[in-house]
Amino acid sequence: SYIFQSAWTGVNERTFVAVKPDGVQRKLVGEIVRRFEKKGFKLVGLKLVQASEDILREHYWDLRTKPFYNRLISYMSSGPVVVMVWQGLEVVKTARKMLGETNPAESLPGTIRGDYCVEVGKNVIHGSDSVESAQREISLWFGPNELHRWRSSSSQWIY
Ligand code: IDP
Ligand code: MG
Repeated sequence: SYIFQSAWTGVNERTFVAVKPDGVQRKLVGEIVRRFEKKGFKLVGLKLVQASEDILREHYWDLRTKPFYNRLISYMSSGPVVVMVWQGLEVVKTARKMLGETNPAESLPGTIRGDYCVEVGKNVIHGSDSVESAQREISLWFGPNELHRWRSSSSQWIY
């Protein structure tokens, strides 16, 4: 699976995006999907899940020593999340720009966090911070049969 995933570069680069429980409650799923679709990225996986504590602890493993870690895990398990995989050229870096900064107060208007939230503890969306994190997060949240290969009819107008 590592060799398979290491082929996801260039126009096949993938990132993991999650609408957090506050984003789902606040009906931001459609708006967020709309932004990624209109940008020109290709949706290759999407599902609504109530995340287990196990998957969240693994997802946020690198933050386990932070003072807000336990609050973060309970926030992320406070309701269903919409997890998705988007594909396209430089999608990891571009998705992070579309999200804005971790702290919504530092996020510019026009970004998702800049437009739709106020507090770092309720910042509505997650996006992978590197290609390596994306590969790890995609294989944590999705099975191989949940990622779809399909030909987008608009790809020739995007690339
Ligand atoms: P990121 O989501 O922008 O990559 P990370 O530093 O990876 O930011 O932190 C993961 C998540 O943990 C953030 O999106 C936010 O929900 C939460 N978080 C980060 N820093 C704080 C904090 O100082 N207080 C409370 N929650 C935080
Ligand atoms: Mg992060």
